Amino acid sequence: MTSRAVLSAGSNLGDSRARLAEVVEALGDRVVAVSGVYVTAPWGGVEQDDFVNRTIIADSEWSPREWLAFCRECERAADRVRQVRWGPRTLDVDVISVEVDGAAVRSDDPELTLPHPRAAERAFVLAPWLEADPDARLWTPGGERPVAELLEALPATERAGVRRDAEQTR
Ligand code: PH2
Ligand code: MG
Ligand code: MG
Repeated sequence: MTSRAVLSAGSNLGDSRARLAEVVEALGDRVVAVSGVYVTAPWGGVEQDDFVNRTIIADSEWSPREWLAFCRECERAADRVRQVRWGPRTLDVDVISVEVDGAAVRSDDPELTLPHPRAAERAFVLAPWLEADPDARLWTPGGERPVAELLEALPATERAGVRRDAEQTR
């Protein structure tokens, strides 16, 4: 069984770039592709500092629940404190999608809805994902769509809030 996950990591508190690099490091050999670092305007209406975001694609034999456990462990290691919804955080790692043996997992589980129900609205997820995998596709209520098309369909203001940073790849 091969399980491929798309993970979105974000941070806007403390040494954000280091926190994101630690997620990549923790995945080690499982990493298939990783985007550069994006500086992104906060999404969700809470007034706060800009985030840095990266999207990571990785392979393992983990179930979707085990991917979620990995993400939570990364957040715990970063001393993440759960406060305001969509508010500032040292590290957030979200499971965007999982493919098991090449088939996209779809789940209504409230603990881990797959694919991530808001991914298609978030340029800070789609833009780095597209960099990591130019052929990426995402299942939406309207069917399976190329991520490039979903990104293109977002308001220009959303896309303008997402900027590729330095030449950092690891
Ligand atoms: N994460 C949030 C809320 N808003 N905005 C950006 N730009 N990037 C994030 O990672 C982010 C956010 C809560 O998970
Ligand atoms: Mg999260
Ligand atoms: Mg999140």
